[in-house]
Amino acid sequence: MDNSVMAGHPYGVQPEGNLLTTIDRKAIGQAQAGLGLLALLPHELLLDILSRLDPRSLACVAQTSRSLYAFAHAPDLWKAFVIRACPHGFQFRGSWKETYTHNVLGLAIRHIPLLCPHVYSDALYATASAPFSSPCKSTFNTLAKLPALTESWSPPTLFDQDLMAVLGETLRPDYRWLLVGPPGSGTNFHVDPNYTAAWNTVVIGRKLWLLFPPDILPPGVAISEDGCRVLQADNVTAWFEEYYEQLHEDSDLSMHAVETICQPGETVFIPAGWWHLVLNLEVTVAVTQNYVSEANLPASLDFLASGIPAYMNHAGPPDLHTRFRTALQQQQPHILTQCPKRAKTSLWSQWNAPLPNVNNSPEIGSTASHAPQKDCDSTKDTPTPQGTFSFSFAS
Ligand SMILES: O=C(O)CCC(=O)C(=O)O
Repeated sequence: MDNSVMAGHPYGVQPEGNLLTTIDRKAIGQAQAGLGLLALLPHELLLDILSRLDPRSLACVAQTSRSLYAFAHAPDLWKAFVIRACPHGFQFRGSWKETYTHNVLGLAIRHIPLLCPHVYSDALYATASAPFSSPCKSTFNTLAKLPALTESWSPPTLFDQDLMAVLGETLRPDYRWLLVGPPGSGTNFHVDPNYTAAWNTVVIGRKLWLLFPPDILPPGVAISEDGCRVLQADNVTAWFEEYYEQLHEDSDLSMHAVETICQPGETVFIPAGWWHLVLNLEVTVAVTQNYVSEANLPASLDFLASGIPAYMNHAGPPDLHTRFRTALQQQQPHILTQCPKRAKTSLWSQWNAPLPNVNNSPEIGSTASHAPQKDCDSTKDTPTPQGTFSFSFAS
């Protein structure tokens, strides 16, 4: 594996877990003091507040203390300025701050990061432990939709059954994306929403895939006690640093893993319910589509009706189950007639199957009680592509 995609934080910021092993308590106090009263805020909120400043004010905030310097240099803040100021393109200069200075201010000034070793922040660490040169980090569907692209390709013939099409483009949940990301970007472990299967074709670049069957929790992944959230390393590169070697040393575990590198023109099939993680090894462009076919329809309907297992995301309106069933009944009644009443492997049995403990233990096979809970809030984790632009096609 290319180690260049494993770089640490450019400003020396550390993940919060490192606080537990830090002996220099005085330095920690100083870092807290550097934030002043802002130390009371969750770091995500602090970043959100900073994102409302203009570039000049943000640059002033960065002068006030080393801690605020680290926060005011969060790459996403400067990326947003660049994208707003340069709608027609820009030259990336190794960091978003320098890209801004170069492209917007026209100044050829090198940005040399000040080290902030006593700043402990998962929010900062997560956005930048992918290589400093990451051009972007974005979540699914936040960027402009691209209607023109919908005409330019169609699914591989093997995957052309798409039963959710009965809902029509406006009602169905988002289902196809263009993914663009630099080396080191990717998507951490998740199971696709609504018990959909997916295919993913690389157009440019290379993607490393790791897949695990539904009943095997990948190493470094745990389910929160309420069953709603997937707990894991903050980003894909952090997962690789911690667990990739460990996976290969554990033959019991690695025998369950499917690992492959996908190159231009190649397609990966992700069966419904399977855990998967993706690391872009190069600048990568890919298209992907999630679908329900007759093969996963029973399990998908089970999931939509029960919302269990809850860590598997539900996407779409709360009454999707009724809408989907009704539309199928009206447009393709024979499919429902042929569809077994329940999935062969019920999702309930998957839920009750032994899974590793909730404490992020990578041990497979130890039992944990995952009593079904239906009252999880709707803010549970969604798959988080990191450093990857992803565009939803118009619906
Ligand atoms: O290509 C990627 O980065 C990941 C895609 C993926 O996992 C998904 O669409 O569910």
